[in-house]
Amino acid sequence: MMISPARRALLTVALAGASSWLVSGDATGASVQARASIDTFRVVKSYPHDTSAYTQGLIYRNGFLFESTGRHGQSTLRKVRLETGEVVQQHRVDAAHFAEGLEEWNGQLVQLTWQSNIAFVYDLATFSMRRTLRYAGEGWGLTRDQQGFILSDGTDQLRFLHPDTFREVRRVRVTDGGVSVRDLNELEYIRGEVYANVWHTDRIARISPESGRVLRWIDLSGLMATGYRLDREAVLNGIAYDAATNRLFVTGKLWPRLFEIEAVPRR
Ligand SMILES: [Ca+2]
Repeated sequence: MMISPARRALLTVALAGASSWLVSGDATGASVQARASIDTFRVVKSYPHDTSAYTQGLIYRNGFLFESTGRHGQSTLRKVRLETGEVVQQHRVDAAHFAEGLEEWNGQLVQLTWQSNIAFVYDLATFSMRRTLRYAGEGWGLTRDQQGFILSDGTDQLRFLHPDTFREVRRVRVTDGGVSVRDLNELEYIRGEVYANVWHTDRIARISPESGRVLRWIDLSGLMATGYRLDREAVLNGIAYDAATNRLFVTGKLWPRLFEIEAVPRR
């Protein structure tokens, strides 16, 4: 059967569409990029988590979890015993602010706010407030590399900030197969990669901080049974890493459990 050039072009477009979950970009193939592989997971251990904690920031330091919880009037900074989920130290954030991402720098904790354009800087040991930092736009997730902070704001952008001033040094757009990955939320810098929760999904993106490309995905579907998600906002959010023992922890907003997990390649 002869296929006219116009018909052939249509078929090419249709085929490109059908396989768009594998590749994307220019249908001529000139700029096609493969999408990142999707890993599944294995639960290593499970721990209790406070079901009133609307988790927006999570790190592991000095043998404890430090957590930032959100919502107006319920926002806190807390130090949590991993094994029991017990809150051993807590600071209540003024109800005017909705707390977000959390990171540590030189013995100080830095806590973002969603729409107040302010980050609070606390002493790690006492939780006494030292100062505030200002930034433009929304605050969602916060992590750090050796040079400074890395901030997400719910878009497809990661901003790299000076550790003392929060001045923006550079930014990258996060893409997978050339397509923007939006709604980047809680972050964790792990062995040269930025791990990011993607809001309202069960996925963590592993991102190259240099190029912004997603290197791999971890699909955590089924980690927390939907029956325990009593609130439509009770989504996967919160990644912490214990570098000393190479343990990766994840939880979600209002989840009753916090998990140590390992990524496992799909067979
Ligand atoms: Ca984190």
